Amino acid sequence: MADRKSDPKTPELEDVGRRDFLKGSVAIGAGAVGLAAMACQPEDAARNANPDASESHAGQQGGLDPHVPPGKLDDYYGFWSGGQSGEIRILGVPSMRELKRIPVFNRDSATGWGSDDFSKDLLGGRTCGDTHHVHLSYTDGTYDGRYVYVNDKMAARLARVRCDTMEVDRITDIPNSQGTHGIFPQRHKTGLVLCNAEFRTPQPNDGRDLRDPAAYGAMHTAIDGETMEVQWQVLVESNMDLCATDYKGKYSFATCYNSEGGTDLAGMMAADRDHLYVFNLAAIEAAVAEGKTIKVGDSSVPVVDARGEDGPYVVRVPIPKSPHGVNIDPTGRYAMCCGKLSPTVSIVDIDKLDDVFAGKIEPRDAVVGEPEVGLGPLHTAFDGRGNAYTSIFIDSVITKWSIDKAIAAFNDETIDPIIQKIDVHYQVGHTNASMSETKDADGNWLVALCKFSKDRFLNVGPLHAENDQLVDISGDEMKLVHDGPTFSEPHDCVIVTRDLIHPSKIMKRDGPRFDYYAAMAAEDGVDLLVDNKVIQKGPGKVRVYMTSVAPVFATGEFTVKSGDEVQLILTNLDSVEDLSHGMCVSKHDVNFLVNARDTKSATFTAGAPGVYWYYCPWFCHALHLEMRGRMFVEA
Ligand code: RUQ
Ligand code: CUA
Repeated sequence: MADRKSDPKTPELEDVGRRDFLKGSVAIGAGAVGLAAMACQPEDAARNANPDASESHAGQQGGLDPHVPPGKLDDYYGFWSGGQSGEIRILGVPSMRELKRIPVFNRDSATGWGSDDFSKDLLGGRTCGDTHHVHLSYTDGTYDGRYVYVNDKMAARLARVRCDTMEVDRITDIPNSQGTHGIFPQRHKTGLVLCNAEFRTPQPNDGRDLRDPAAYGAMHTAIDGETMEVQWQVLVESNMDLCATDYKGKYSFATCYNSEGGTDLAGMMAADRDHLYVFNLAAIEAAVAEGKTIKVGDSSVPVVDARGEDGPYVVRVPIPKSPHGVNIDPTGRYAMCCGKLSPTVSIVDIDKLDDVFAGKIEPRDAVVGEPEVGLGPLHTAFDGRGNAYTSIFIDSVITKWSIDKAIAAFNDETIDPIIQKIDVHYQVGHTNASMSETKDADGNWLVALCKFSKDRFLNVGPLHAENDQLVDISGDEMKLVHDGPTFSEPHDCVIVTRDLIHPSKIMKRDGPRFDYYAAMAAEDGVDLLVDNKVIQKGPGKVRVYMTSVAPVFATGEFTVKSGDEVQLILTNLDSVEDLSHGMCVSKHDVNFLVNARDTKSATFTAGAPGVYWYYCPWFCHALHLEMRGRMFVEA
């Protein structure tokens, strides 16, 4: 257990207080987990309050160099969920430079997402969201560079981003679900994306069983990753947290932390063991094909009712105690279930699950190891060399452990599978490593997504930055090499070799958004790439088709009546990489981006009579400020 460094001379009392508070709050009701072990030890607090700064120069000591010089590119794309911001972010790894924000469930002033016509339609009137988990589509156990999927916990939605345009093209509402949390795509091909409902609700949730939690249930939902249509749901009795899929397309998994069916904190933590749900996909699909399903509420999606006992569709592998993360190692053999309130990771041998479904062995017999990794284990990443890296929330460490040794230690207590613990700052949630969720895990970089940064950055007021720390895992010892402040609050990330992602540089004019504009243009007999026209669509309705070439809008002025509904459709005819224009209409709450060869539109109500300048908000040319025109609003 290396790296338990401390400097007892400089404890920061405020931080000690915070750690005490966190330990206390998690310890409530933890019961058998061992409260004594959770008591704050002074040197433990000091160790975290004053990390060893000399660790920050791994690049100079034979490890990997995290420094990416000016003009050089990163080796990896990092896809980060933006949490409460409702977005996805792209970071370069190892520089940790933020390269892009992709608005998803949020409204974004810079791009117009959420206020332009297409995205407004897609979002159906919603303006915010809560993204937790980003995963890319797979083929043959590794990323195929086609799509990024992300969930919205707030409104139970799944969105898809195209990797060529890095824009959302589809959003699917998930029926009969609240708190959609864990998601995972299948890994053998771009197949299903599985989505877990974390909140149990009445089924259907139409006013019945309001105060009868015993009647609540939760849905494991399969969405086709190509069509984004909901295929089927499996109804189970308890909540589901994180999600995973195997590498063969046989199983999907969900951790359950509230097998008690409690509706308050004490109720949710009462049992010593909860479980890992294992879903048998072939059996479920056969049931769907044979019509052995029910319908719930207004939804036409077929539902397999698997509440209650283990059966052909679902088995429950007992796991201590309110498990959180479930991660599959790169060989595809083991599912690592983090105990959260138990200091253990339970290793489930996926090869034994056929026997569990066949009734030849008990579900718990599939657990082949249970190493003690620290207090509050949440998620596990892999290096492709047989090691696992588990994020430990309460201890604020990443624990590196040997998978083989952990399995051997299950029957031989003299074996210690723990290789190293490294401090992270502070209270780490997710962790992920380069290509960790693929068969090609390369063991170079690990990111620890810390929920608190406390003293690590300049104080910027009550809301601090999060701290996404970069750790070099290429050598025998983990080395912390970078602190990465992020705006609230990335929940998860995946780190993808750059060769697998091929974004286009000029907008391709295809997909649902262009279908939308093509239909509009056909209706009006307009060629979007040529025409500049003001079309009266009926009383009080005007469409303005406009093109632009830097630094001019082809339409320098147009006239509408006060109170008219105006739809302004702008096509950027420039074909130069990175030459974006946009449309801001003064005092009309209109601001959207139009990339090279793109078309976008927004609809607004013309205000009080007068002159309103519209202008290009993106610096596109030496005469960018002159790129504007007048909207005349008549009484
Ligand atoms: S959860 S900190 Cu939303 Cu991914 Cu584990
Ligand atoms: Cu176009 Cu600025």
